[in-house]
Amino acid sequence: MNAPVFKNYIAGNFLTSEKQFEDTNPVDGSLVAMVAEADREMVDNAVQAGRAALKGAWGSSSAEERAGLLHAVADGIEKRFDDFVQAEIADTGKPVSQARALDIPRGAANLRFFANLVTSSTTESSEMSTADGGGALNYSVRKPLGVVGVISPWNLPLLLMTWKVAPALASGNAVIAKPSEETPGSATLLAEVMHEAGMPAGVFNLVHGFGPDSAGEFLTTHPDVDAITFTGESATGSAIMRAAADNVKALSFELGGKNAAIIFDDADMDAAIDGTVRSVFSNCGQVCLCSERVYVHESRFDEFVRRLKERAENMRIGWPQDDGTEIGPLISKKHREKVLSYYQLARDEGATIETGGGIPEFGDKRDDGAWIQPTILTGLPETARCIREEIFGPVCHIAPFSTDDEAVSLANDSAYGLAAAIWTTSLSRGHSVARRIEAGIVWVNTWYLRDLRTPFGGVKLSGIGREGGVHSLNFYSEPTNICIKL
Ligand code: NAD
Ligand code: 6OD
Repeated sequence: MNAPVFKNYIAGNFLTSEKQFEDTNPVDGSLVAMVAEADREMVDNAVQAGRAALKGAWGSSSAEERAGLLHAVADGIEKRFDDFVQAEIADTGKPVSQARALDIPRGAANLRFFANLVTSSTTESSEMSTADGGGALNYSVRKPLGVVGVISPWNLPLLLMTWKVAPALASGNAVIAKPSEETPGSATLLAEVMHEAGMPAGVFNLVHGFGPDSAGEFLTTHPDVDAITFTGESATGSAIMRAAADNVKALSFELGGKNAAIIFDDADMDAAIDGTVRSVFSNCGQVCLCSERVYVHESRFDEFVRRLKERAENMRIGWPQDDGTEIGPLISKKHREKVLSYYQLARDEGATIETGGGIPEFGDKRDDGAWIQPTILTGLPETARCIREEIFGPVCHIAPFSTDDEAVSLANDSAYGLAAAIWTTSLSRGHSVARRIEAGIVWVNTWYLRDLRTPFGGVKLSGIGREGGVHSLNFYSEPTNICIKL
């Protein structure tokens, strides 16, 4: 059977190209599809299509019209729910339970949330006095940025693409989306759903490809792209920043993390263990918010390590389609090489491997996939590279601390600052420690609990700006202040 070809979607047309690359399934290395790579001319056509759409009816559309279309796209995702679930599983190998509960519902929820927000949000106004006593009234109106490039990663493909596409479209922009080369499937379905929902030609465009010397670079260096919103590695963020500098594009960056979890002596240990199992191993550790550095009060350290180890060893690693599967493979063999190199580095740096550290054996087709063991490390100094660099796999290092001040200073001793999780039964300790953590998001007695109205983003190497709720509208639109002399 011939593999399907995932096409680009430009100016309302599904387009193939001569240059194609393979999309493979990390469960067993099998071919999912061939992907038509967009060349520079195709990316340029997408940008021109976006520009034309902005000059046409889309440019004068009302928030209500745009919200109606976004709801129709969400309806389309829900109608083809199983197709989206299967596309996400084929590209990532993630457990079906996660794709059904998180990835696809959040994809639709992002569209509905920003549709509702844009029709209910207000803008600022202020009255002022003037010397002649007549006064003046200032008010602002939101305007779209123009053509926005959305570049997204492979770990939560539909969720993270719609997280940016939805507010960009709600705000009236034209979008060129580029999914990760590892996960083109659900984005291709999204283009089909956009088309079926009646999104006007050129408003949403999809280009497939890689970063350097491919669609990613063609987009970030294009002089007629007004803004780039990017989720991915911090080093890629730096490269995009350089590429976008010549045209002074607006940038929003959600980048890497080396997130801390802090377990205090008064923590509800059952909840802390459950929460840390989630925060370390969810999505095979491939969530930017995952805890890779776990600090436990010295009085609970041995107990915590023993219990987390037990849980890691009992996690159900298995076929993504099995309902009981808890952990799937990494995204690719290439990424597994990287994670395994950190497992080796940990040994070289003097770590104790409490559990894991290698590759599971199945005796079936999965041995050709990108599977890896959940791993727990202890005993490393804070200067170790395994403590300082993002690994992005199912692995954490656990270290003891003795005082609250020490816990805060260990958590903050990082070049990254995306998220943290704090486990304590003391409300005031939870609050005061959370305030002192240098990160964009701090969870107390939970992890990855999302309210889409809240600011999302990181400090230091973890990003620039905030998205979520009105913060997204603030990035994807620009206010014009109108001052009326009364
Ligand atoms: P990546 O940076 O390798 O790739 C992300 C996207 O950027 C892909 O679409 C890729 O093709 C594109 N790209 C790569 N180089 C480019 C270039 N020079 N110019 C333009 N585009 C380019 O990241 P990844 O490996 O796909 O994802 C994992 C990383 O993403 C981790 O570091 C993780 O922490 C981070 N991440 C952060 C968040 C967040 O919200 N902060 C969310 C998810 C993932
Ligand atoms: O849930 C979200 O809105 C979000 N941006 C999650 C990011 C996860 C990173 O891997």
